[in-house]
Amino acid sequence: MNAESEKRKVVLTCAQPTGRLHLGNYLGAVKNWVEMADKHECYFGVVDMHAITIPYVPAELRKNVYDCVAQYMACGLDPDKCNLFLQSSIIGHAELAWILGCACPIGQLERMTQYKDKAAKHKDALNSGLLYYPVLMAADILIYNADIVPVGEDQKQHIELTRDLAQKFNSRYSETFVLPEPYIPKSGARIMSLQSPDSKMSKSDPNKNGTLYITDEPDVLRKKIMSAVTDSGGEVRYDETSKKGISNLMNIMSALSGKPLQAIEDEFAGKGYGDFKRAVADTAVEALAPVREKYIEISSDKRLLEEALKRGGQAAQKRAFKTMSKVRRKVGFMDFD
Ligand code: ATP
Ligand code: LTN
Repeated sequence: MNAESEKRKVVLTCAQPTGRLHLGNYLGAVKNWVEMADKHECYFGVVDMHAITIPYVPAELRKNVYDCVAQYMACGLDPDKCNLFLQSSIIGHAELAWILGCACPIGQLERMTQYKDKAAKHKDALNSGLLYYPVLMAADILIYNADIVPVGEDQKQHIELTRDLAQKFNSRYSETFVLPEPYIPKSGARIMSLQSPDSKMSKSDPNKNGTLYITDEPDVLRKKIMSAVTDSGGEVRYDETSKKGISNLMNIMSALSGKPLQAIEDEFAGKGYGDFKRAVADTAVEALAPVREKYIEISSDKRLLEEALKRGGQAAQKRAFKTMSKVRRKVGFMDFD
């Protein structure tokens, strides 16, 4: 690794406060954020302003924010090492979104894949927030002048738009924004549904047995893993084409235990699927036990969760104000003190 790549970068990512985290979210996203927090200056936002683009209940939104922060902290996000913040509590995101939106052609937003998908789902209640969603996301990123944005593959298009808007602003006014780079985890981090290993593990999977939640009780985890679909043949071997179910379980075991896939194949040579699944269940229960315990310990401690958001929010606000004072001046707004 050269000196440049070791430099401390500004990392930002955000997630909507929706639902419980599953193993895919944990292995594909949150675990990477925890590692990044050791090396970089990190900002992790809970984006409640994005969450109101679809029908919702205010009291549930508030509850989900606490729950979301509790789950992140239980996964190892330490408020002493990173800045956890609540989007709506920071002044500047909405203002910057407005400014960026005034330089963003509507056609570009209408072409966003996520917008098209969501618009089709919410046909009778299509609000302009859904269309504007990527501009607010661009503001979330640019207001912190983030170097790196860890996201899933599905968010790549939104990062492209963010870079585009940053470039437009920089060339119209003057150099202001860093062009952020997306950080997309390796394909190994794609965890599939235990019941249909052709599709990814997801909170919207109608078959609840296909999704392992990080706060599932140990016997629930065991039951789901023991009833995971397997493939014909009885060998524990990694083959993503003809052994999708077993390969997915091997990926899960490898990611949770740190054992390479080859070591798992060797360990289970000559043994059956039953033995293997029991071992996967043991690994998952053992790896997730501390997460679940921590979650139980902190989820009802609102003060602790608020304290984390408050502290992270102060650092986030400081950075946001710095950017916004430059932006406001450059676009011609005035401050009267
Ligand atoms: P949905 O059920 O609505 O599709 P989701 O459960 O897939 O949602 P998101 O909120 O879209 O979760 O994703 C949060 C983060 O978790 C993203 O960074 C995404 O890439 C990652 N992620 C989600 N599912 C998986 C998975 N099965 N394997 C690896 N990473 C995943
Ligand atoms: N759109 C993202 C959530 C999100 C985000 C962001 C991610 C909102 N603002 C800024 C990274 C950076 C999603 O649905 N996963």
